[in-house]
Amino acid sequence: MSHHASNDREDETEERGFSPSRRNFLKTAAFAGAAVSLTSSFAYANGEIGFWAKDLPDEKLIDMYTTILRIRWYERTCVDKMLTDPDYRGYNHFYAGQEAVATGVSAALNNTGGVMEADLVYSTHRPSGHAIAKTVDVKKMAAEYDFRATGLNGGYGGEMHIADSSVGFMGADGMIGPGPVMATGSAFAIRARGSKQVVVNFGGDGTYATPAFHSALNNATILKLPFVYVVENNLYHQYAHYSYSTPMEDIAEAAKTYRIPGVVVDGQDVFQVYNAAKEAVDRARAGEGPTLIEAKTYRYYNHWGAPGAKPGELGAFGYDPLAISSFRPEREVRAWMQRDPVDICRNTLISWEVLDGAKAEEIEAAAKQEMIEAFAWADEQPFCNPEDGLKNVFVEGTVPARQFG
Ligand SMILES: Cc1ncc(C[n+]2csc(CCOP(=O)(O)OP(=O)(O)O)c2C)c(N)n1
Repeated sequence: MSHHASNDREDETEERGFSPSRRNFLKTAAFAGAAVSLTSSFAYANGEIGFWAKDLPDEKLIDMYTTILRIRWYERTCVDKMLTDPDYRGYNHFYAGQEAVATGVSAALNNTGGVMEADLVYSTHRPSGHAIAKTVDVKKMAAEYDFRATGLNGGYGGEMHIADSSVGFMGADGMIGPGPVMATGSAFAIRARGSKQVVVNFGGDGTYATPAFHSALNNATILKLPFVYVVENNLYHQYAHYSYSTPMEDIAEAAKTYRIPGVVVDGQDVFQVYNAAKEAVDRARAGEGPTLIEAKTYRYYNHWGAPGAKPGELGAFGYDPLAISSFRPEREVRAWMQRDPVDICRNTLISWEVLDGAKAEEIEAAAKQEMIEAFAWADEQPFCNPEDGLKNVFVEGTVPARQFG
């Protein structure tokens, strides 16, 4: 099966300065029907294999599809648990609908070698997708979500504090704001050590108007840090449309102020996300400084929890008097669900002859089963001990004032 074959007008494309791969990227954009603009453009690269999603080996593309589905079924299993199990203690912000963003970005990162070698991801209060794409163990994650002692962080963190530095997942963050500042500090440390790691910070559209957003980009630019800021613009922060806090339609425009590349991508198309992320990550790794990527996306559930959702059904609709779930029109939710990241990825891979329908179903069934088993395992685990809640919070001893040079 080959997805490289093409009999299009290669010569004309090259005349315009695009590599054949670049042309394929444009075709992918057209396929997805996406409105994509570059607010300030990258230098187009190079015939390097794997630079554009379409040139990646089949195995890697299938891995991306699998990751999207693993996130989707983690979410759906968790939603159903929250709706049907009165003993479930998790307090969750669901990521369903946004899976292609975390998947496309992490596919461009190195997730191995531990905290001193892997690329680092700083996540948000909506962390499941970022964690799974970064290869965090889903059983331990499910246990942590329900405050179990064998969870990722001993059951003391819950969803908003999951972390696993061994794969470079530096943690979720319940606070809106500090994440980008910690992430740039971390990028500064990487540069001071002379390591080749890259730091990615995920933030919602709600982070635009915080001082941390601007402080992070300003410092990352001035210091030319290996840093990529990915804004997941899902249109709302909590229950407010982002136009309440942002003067422009494309948050990526903020990049102009900092004289760095700002890119808008269709966040429902994992391959477009990958293309932008790969370019930004390579740029950061080469010492050329930060990039701001804005992925246009949407969440299928409420700000937190699953009011309006029904077990076994994807998405939450309608009005729930017990929660503020009527902040957006039902037809808006349904319209976005027509551009589902799972469907877009599957249809693209089928058109590239990387997958067929039967194989796609097999991958989905396995992802679903894996998550059912992860949550069932979590259910069997002991709870953490509330009395030990402050253990591992404070460090004892002294830290040398100057650690480098
Ligand atoms: C400093 C701070 N202020 C307020 C909150 C409450 N809060 C939680 S999520 C959120 C909005 C986040 O919006 P966005 O960044 O767009 O992410 P989304 O929830 O849409 O994914 C707010 C205000 C918080 N967690 N931290």
